[in-house]
Amino acid sequence: MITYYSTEHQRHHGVELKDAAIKPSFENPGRADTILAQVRQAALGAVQPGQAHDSSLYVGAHSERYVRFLQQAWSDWTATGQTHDALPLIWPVRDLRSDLEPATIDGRLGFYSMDAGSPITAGTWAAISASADLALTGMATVQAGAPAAFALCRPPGHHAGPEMMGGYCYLNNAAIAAQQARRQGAQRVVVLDVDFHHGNGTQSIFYGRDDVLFVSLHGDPVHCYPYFSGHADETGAGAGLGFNFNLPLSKGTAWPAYQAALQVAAQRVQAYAPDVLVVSLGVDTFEHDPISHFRLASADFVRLGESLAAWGLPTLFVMEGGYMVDDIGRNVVNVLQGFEG
Ligand code: SP5
Ligand code: ZN
Repeated sequence: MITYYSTEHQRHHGVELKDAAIKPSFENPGRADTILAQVRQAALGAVQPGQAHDSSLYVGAHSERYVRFLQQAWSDWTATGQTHDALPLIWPVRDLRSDLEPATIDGRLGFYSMDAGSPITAGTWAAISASADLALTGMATVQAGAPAAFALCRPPGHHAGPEMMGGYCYLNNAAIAAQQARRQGAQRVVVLDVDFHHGNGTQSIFYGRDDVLFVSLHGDPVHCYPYFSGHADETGAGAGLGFNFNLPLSKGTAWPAYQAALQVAAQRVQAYAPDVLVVSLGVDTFEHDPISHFRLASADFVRLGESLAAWGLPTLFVMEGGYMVDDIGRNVVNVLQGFEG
């Protein structure tokens, strides 16, 4: 299977609030580099750079003004005299106005985010646009007839909504690829999200649509980030009613229960009969992940890949989360090799 990778991801190395201090983010450049090293060591296949795409192709999954915000945020921020990374500090929750876009960057950071997990840095736009371009390049490869491709995206994307960054995500790479598949002639697209965290952004982007089915296995939001999204009763709206399928699972879920949920997902996907599958591939379901709460072992990721192969669909794998840096390369390659059989 071909892997698409860009060194541009290294230009984004952010911070997050942890233990009452600003510290380097769990989502760091070493993640992509260790995955790349394992892809090479396992001789999975060719590693190629992505093709640059116009940012207008990110619109559809996202609004035009949000894409513009991301593109300009660092220069807007530094224009106010600040030199450190930009983090939002206020959000338009419940009783505040969320219908008016603030003019200044301090307000705009909150307006366009859900948490303080996605800092804007000098290299953020370069990294996130390159990451989205890998997903677009991978989708083109799959639509040209390849059985599968792997977009080694970093930063990840599945928490990013139509007008929202958060959870280490900015541009929703998987959703951008799914949208592009539709533009290029696919009638029905499935996005299957196996990251530990609910892909609230992807859900939100396609919630009112029946042409993209979103299916997600994740930690129950009663206990797990992102807390405010991912319940089983979120089934879609309007034309999209019945085309959003959440399978929240308990903390501590191991392979037997995970596999059972995957079979339920498989039935829903089979009934939908999609033309193409996008897998939001997070490996933070790993038993030793530092921020997550499932118990998949490394060998289980092979079984996950085998299970997905049985679906028999052209498949684009898009990298999402996974924070046990020493092991994520092996776990990702296990999925991809399991898929290839
Ligand atoms: C793409 C993705 O996987 N995003 C995940 C974002 C999770 N952000 C919240 C992390 C909360 C971490 N709590 C740390 C506890 C460590 N002891
Ligand atoms: Zn995650």
